[in-house]
Amino acid sequence: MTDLPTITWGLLERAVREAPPAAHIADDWLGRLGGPVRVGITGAPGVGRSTVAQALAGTQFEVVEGDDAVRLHLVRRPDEPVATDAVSTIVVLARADELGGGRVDAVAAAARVAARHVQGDLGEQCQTAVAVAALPAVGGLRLTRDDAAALATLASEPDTLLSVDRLRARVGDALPAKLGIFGVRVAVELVRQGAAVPSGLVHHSGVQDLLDAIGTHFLARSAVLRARAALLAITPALRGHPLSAEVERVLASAHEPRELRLLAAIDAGRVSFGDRDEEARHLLGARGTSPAARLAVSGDPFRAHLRWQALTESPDHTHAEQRAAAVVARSCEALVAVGAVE
Ligand SMILES: Nc1nc2c(ncn2[C@@H]2O[C@H](COP(=O)(O)OP(=O)(O)OP(=O)(O)O)[C@@H](O)[C@H]2O)c(=O)[nH]1
Ligand SMILES: [Mg+2]
Repeated sequence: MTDLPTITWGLLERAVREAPPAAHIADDWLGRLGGPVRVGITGAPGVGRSTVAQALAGTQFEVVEGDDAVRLHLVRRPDEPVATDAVSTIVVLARADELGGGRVDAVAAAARVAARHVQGDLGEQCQTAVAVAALPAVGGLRLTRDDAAALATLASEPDTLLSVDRLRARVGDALPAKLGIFGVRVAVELVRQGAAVPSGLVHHSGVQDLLDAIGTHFLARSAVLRARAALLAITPALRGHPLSAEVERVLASAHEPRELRLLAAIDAGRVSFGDRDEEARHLLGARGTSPAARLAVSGDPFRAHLRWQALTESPDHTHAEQRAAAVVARSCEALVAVGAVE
């Protein structure tokens, strides 16, 4: 089984040579496949896109506002319809500090809400969902000496933090505007503990969770996700051209996107093979996509294939579980083929 990025490379080169209407787009994507990953940020006006973009600035991937090959789709409520492509989307429950009224545990509570929704309908529409309060993370990197002095004052006056009005009356508008009431409360707690405020805010704001999710779901499989995006991008321009049918066939039959969907389902708890979940994760490429990494738990690909194939017909499993086992069996089949070539 040739992998999707390699097949895509060949199809794009053919499009450049053989299909003039798609040549420009195909050439553009050939250039992008080797460059840094670009993560788009989408969502309704005012949902917090620009602030999330600032919170992610300076990372190993590019961030752009608008749609791209992979995207963060920002929502204010976990039951908002997403209407984007599930494999290439992480849903961000944005401005999560406001959901819990600015309490110190607001973001952690929002993260639990997001995780619960991922187990249900929301999980079918994305790779995962993360709760993020980007404002305090960004603000924490811009604290001035005056802000630090204000935080030190507040650390010795717990009652001041009970209301926004008291807080403003005591230290003015600048600090609450920069961090939000949640951010001020968390920052004061960090000062009391003697911990570093900027990095503490990045952690407590969910921005670190978002970076981890981008690493797991986008960066680790970026070759596959970009290949798929490239094929989707040239499809409209190929209409009526003989290459069109071939691109469609590759998109419909590609195995890697199925692996990504199943991994997301296992992580969210929507699909489980009981004590075999960890083996399934490995075989599906969650711990690295090299044959060695995929086989780290199973050992022999041939036997693994037989075991997972048996699950696809096992009466102890639901139809959904049998279909999921078939995806793992197919990954094993590819590993058997690799072994046969070596
Ligand atoms: N409390 C809180 N406020 C936030 C957060 N993120 C953004 N905001 C505020 O929400 C407002 C909108 O944020 P933006 O980042 O500008 O949102 P946007 O989606 O880029 O908005 P437009 O470009 O105007 O459509 C601003 O007043 C931000 O300060 C957050 O995590 N917490
Ligand atoms: Mg904006």
